[in-house]
Parts: sequence; C-alpha cells; structure tokens
Amino acid sequence: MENLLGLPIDASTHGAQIDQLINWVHVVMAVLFVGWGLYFLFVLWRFRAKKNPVASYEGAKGKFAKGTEVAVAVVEAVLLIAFAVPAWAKWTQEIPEEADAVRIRVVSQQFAWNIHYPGADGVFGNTSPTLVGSANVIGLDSEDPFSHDDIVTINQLHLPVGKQILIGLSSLDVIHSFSLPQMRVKQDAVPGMRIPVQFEAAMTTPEGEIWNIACAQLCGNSHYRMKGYYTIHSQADYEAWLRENAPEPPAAPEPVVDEPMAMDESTEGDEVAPSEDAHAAE
Ligand SMILES: [Cu+2]
Repeated sequence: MENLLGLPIDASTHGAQIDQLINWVHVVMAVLFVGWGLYFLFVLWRFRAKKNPVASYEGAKGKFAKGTEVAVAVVEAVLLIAFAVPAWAKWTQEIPEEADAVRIRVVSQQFAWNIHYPGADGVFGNTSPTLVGSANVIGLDSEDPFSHDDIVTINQLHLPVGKQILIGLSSLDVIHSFSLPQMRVKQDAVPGMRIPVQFEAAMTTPEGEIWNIACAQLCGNSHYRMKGYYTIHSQADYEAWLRENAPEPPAAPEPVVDEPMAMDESTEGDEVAPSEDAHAAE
C-alpha cells in the first residue's frame, strides 16, 4: 500500500500510525469516489430527458439517498474520531521531558532553516529579537556565556538515531511548515510561537541518500527553494559531528603573571639581548 501511494520510507518510530491513517483515508476515499461515480451514472440514466420530459419540482424522496448521506457522514466521523484525534492527541500530549530529549531549535525564515544546538553545556544561549540581523538571524546573545558553545547552522540538521528529539519550532517572518518526510513530521512554524515537535528516528540515513527538510506551506515567491538537509547519525557519529562543529572557545584571558619582578626583568633582558647582538653585528 505504501508503495502504491508513493510514500517515502518511514524511518521514524511513530510513522506506522501516520501511514495507517493515510492508508485508511485513501481506502475510504476510493470507496466514496467509486460509490458517488456509480450513483452519478445511475442518476444520468434514471432521470434522462427522454423518460422525464417534465421536470419534477418535488425531487427524489427515496430512503436510499438519505441513507448514503448518513453513511458517508458516519464514515468521516469514524475517521476523525477513531483515527485522527487519538493520533494527534498522542502526538501533542506526550512530550518528552526536556532532560531526556535531544533539544534543538529550528527558526524558519524566507527561505531557509536556521538550526540552533545548545552545545556541550546543553543550555541554549539567550536569544532576543533586538539582536536579530543578517549576520545573526536567530538573535543569539554573544554576551551570554551559555551561547559560547552553541552551534548554529543553516539548512543542516543533524540528529542521533534512537533518541527522543524535541525541536522548538519558530518562525522569523511568515508561516512556514517544517516537514521531514522520512520522519513523518510536518508542523507549521508560526511567528510568535515556539511549537514543540517531537519524534524518534528508527534508522540512520542510508549511505549516499539525501534526506530533505521541506517547507510544506506556500510561504513566498522562493518557497520552492526553501530546502534543507537532515541526517540521522549513530550516537557516536552524532557526537563526533557536534565536536567537529563546536565553535572555537573564546580567547582565554591573559594569564596573570604571578612571578617576582626580578624574574620578569631577567626574562626581558634575555629577549632583548639577541637583538642587541644583532645590532652589534651590523
Ligand atoms: Cu517556507
């Protein structure tokens, strides 16, 4: 069925439930499509002009028509109440504890995905709208010590396999939709809100495959190229990526020289001596 619908591979732990819903929607809609199509053909034949030269001003009064309408409404209610609502409730209510999850922030903008990792200390540096600029799209406060190890990338999302991922999704400008097709993740990014998005990857990205972050809301004239990349790593590879991309630690303060003055003078003397020698040689 998945292949029939052309769905991408499901690489998440919760995706089977989403796929089941997608499949049922297609099955039920196929039944409706065929049913209404047959009914349409029946009506064309039953009320043809040759047999009905005068229009009926009363319309059909049969129980069958009412019955099918009720049946369609019931089927749609079952889809919504039995499948969609429980799936959505599970999705939005069971948010993992922050301490147990890999936390990442994603800030969407026209037309890119800014990814913010808290770095080795596990704490996001402060961000502020007043600091937002073309060189600092997420408005990270460089004065905040917690920001010094934060990693910020554009369109590059790296995640570990088998861990609860908790993404804080927000938008800099208009409404976007953060879509990770293989993770069966799709969530609107709304300006002024940080929306939690949680999932768990069940497999790493196969060698040589490229998985895209797609924007699933028409968000402007270059919406089509609002494309990022994401990779699911093994835990070791993920940690290696974090280490490789960790920013340089800020320059260490000048070491305080805590030595007797006499030593300093003698050191200076030693350093000066060669140049004096050089002058002497000239
Ligand atoms: Cu967009």
